[in-house]
Amino acid sequence: MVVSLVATAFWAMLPAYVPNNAAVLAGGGRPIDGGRTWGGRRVLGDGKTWRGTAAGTLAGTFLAVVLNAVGPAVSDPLGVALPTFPLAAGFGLALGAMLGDIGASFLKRRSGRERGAAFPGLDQLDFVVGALALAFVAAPGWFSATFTLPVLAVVLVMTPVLHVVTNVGAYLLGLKNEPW
Ligand code: CTP
Ligand code: K
Ligand code: MG
Repeated sequence: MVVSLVATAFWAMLPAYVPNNAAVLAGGGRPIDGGRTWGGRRVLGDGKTWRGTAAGTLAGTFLAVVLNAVGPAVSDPLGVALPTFPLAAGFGLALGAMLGDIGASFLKRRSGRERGAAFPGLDQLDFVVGALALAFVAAPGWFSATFTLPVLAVVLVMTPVLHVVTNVGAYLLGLKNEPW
């Protein structure tokens, strides 16, 4: 029961977990805000680029397609019916994760935090909220069948833990400037 819940939550969120990491690897180039400021501060900052956003969205969407292909090989030994992703669901999760992260940067800049500054809580959940919201809009039937209340509860507890672990890992590997 618990194994099945955690496996389902993790699998269903993978297309939302990968985009931020892909953006870190691919980021650079033109910032989305084009350098514009609002109220004396950058609208988003140099940490939100077109290339990173596109790479993250593509990576998450592509991963959903791969997960659909390998799902049966993982489901059967685990004894868990893992979710499959309609294209709209994979794309919604991936783009939503990127948009949630971008929204958080907007809020960080408005509250005077420079690029790279930590905003505990927001940093760990911005992309989850964005991913779930856009997946709901893009694939409502799939969303309600997949994200039952227990699965949602596991997602909200598990994601911040995974986020901290992967970001500290990326920092230690020298891929990220800050461990958050
Ligand atoms: N990145 C990107 N485009 C995005 C998100 C991330 O290019 N939409 C890249 C940037 O190189 C960024 C790095 O991934 O610096 C790390 O992402 P993140 O921690 O989200 O950005 P920060 O640089 O910390 O900026 P912010 O304070 O706005 O979060
Ligand atoms: K972030
Ligand atoms: Mg950061």
